[in-house]
Amino acid sequence: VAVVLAVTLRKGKYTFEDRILARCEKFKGSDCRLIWAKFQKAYVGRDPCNVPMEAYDDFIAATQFKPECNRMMFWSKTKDVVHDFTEKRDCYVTLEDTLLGSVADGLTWCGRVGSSETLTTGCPRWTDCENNPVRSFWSRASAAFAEKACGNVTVMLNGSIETPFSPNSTFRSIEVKKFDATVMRSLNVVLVTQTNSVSNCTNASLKDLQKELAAGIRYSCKEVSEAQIRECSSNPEKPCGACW
Ligand code: ZNA
Repeated sequence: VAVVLAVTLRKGKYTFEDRILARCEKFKGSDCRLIWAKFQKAYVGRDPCNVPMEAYDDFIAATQFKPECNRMMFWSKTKDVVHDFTEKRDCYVTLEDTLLGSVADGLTWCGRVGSSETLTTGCPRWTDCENNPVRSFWSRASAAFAEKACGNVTVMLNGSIETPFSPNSTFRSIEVKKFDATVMRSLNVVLVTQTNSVSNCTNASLKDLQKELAAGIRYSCKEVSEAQIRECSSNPEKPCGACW
């Protein structure tokens, strides 16, 4: 403990483990030591381009995630506006607001063959190789979050791009495939528009989205300006249901 503290103080920053534990401890009643052990086990000592999403199965099992039906929010290409909204208003819950996603959001990590350490520099970038520890983590965590999606579910897609339901996105390649019609009632698209927006709810990729949804899940789409969402973020007195 003394050595770890000395190193931490000397470097003037926290280790990767400290950061994961601190984020985990915000969720009361979590066994953060166990969660850290399972998280590490996925990539430590492994080639950082050979960590499949299944490597995180034990971590996922340890985080025992309870869904908040009717408040779950997915997103694709809208990270900033979505998280600005969920940080300021208690209306929706994204993966990054749960224990599962919050421990790793914004971080980079990997292991190395023959080492028991976690590295935070020199790790593969997102597209360098598919089975990298960070990308596989998000694939696995996204699958777990989507599998539990229940009631009326919302997704914020980006109306400023030609293909808001993007083929290579996690939302399309993993999450939509995991939606379960026995527990999920509807998928409600909020298409975030700007003054120069190129897409609307008639977009071809959104037709594909309707086709790819499991039978029995209802679909809706609404164009909402980013300004209106930001306005709702900054006005806590406005009821969640009145945001769009
Ligand atoms: N919090 C995250 O970093 C993250 C979260 C990463 C990947 C997936 N998720 C889940 S899936 C999230 O909770 C959403 O519900 C879903 C969004 O994933 P998406 O549909 O793939 O959306 P996106 O905007 O294309 O990518 C999401 C995030 O992944 C980005 O903000 C980046 O952090 C990362 N990413 C994706 N593509 C790249 C990338 N980073 C670097 N290079 C890329 N080419």
